Amino acid sequence: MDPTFNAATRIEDLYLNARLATMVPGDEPYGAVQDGALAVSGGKILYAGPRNRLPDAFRAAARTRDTGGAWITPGLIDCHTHLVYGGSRAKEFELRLKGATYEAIARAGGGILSTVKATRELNEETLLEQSARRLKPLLAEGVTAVEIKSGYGLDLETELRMLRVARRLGEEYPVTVRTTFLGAHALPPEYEGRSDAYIDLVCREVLPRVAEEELADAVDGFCETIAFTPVQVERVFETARKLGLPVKLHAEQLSDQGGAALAARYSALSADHLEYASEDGVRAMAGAGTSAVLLPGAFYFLRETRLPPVDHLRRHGVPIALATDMNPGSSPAGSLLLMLNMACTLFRLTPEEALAGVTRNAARALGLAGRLGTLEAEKDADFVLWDIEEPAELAYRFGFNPCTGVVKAGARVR
Ligand code: DI6
Ligand code: FE
Repeated sequence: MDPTFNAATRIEDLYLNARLATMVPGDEPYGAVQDGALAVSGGKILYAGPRNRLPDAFRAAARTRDTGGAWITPGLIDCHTHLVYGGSRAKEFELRLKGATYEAIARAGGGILSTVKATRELNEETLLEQSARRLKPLLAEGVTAVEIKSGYGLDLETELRMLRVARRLGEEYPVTVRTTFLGAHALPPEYEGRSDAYIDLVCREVLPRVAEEELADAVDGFCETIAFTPVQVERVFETARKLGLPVKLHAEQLSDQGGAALAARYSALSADHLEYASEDGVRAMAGAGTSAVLLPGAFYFLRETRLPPVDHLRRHGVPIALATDMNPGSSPAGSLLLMLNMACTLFRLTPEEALAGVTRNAARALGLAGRLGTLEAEKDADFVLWDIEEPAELAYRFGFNPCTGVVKAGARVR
């Protein structure tokens, strides 16, 4: 029996007539349980497993809920987004269709910097309202946890404002928000030609203030020829380490900069993108327990051709997570379910790997594996009910939303 249970524990909800995709690794694909029961109390799962093994003490629930044979999965987790920003980059999309490249636009002062300009102009309320519009479609398809990065402010005030907005989204909507400081995302125009001076600002002023106000759960950087060098990223990581914050990295998206190995040297939670990662980089990640976060939306939208090293990741046992990368420039994607399909069609993940990528492995990439990502006793009661015949359907179909119910911390929110 679950050790947290004692005679005084009252089961609030007992879900029956349910098929569970627990996503607990084991013999059954998807950790599936065909005739499942899910007992919930105090916002936590007390039992998730076969109905005929449900402990007697759990049968006397306040409410019994017949799901009508629905499949239940853990709440989905979008572990890499930049969904707080101002403006749009539709014009840039048009330029790219006329032949301009993502890098060329960035070098000409467009790209990320045009979003920086638009974001700096918005006050907190407007930024919150515009960002909420992008969060809501994720919630509608069963996302119960989302990571949100800063990095479109690139000055003290705007970076703090972005992170405050991200925190407020987590207070105002039924979703766990993990915030990430991405001050080293691009070089702001006022520092042109002085990238080391900008990194000084990040390390001496902005990041310490972010940490003091407890606005970030992690620190990220963009290690790329159009962004920051490994040496500069390392300075940011050193600062993060001194402040006790875990790190992650945008690594090897457009070229191999040795970012995966750098992330591993700092025991990063994750290294993200990874199209150009070498096997040595992957090996280093495996040794450090660093997860891979693959972002098929950015791969698709930038029409990349170099595939991430999925076979190396599998062979070395690196957990693979998936995310939308929701951002205005390289992945204006509003659907995490669509990423499941893209990861299978473009990257050749299996549907089971794809679902693990937005549940168990996404939780791990956020450092939340103890709380989220599987249907197991003692985890948060975050789960989704689906109108599907088998779990593979979540990756098989695209442009459909078969979500019929969402439970967040034990409460039905949809
Ligand atoms: N890599 C990305 O794909 C996003 N940021 C990053 O470092 C793109 C951000 C943008 O183009 O606005
Ligand atoms: Fe990103």
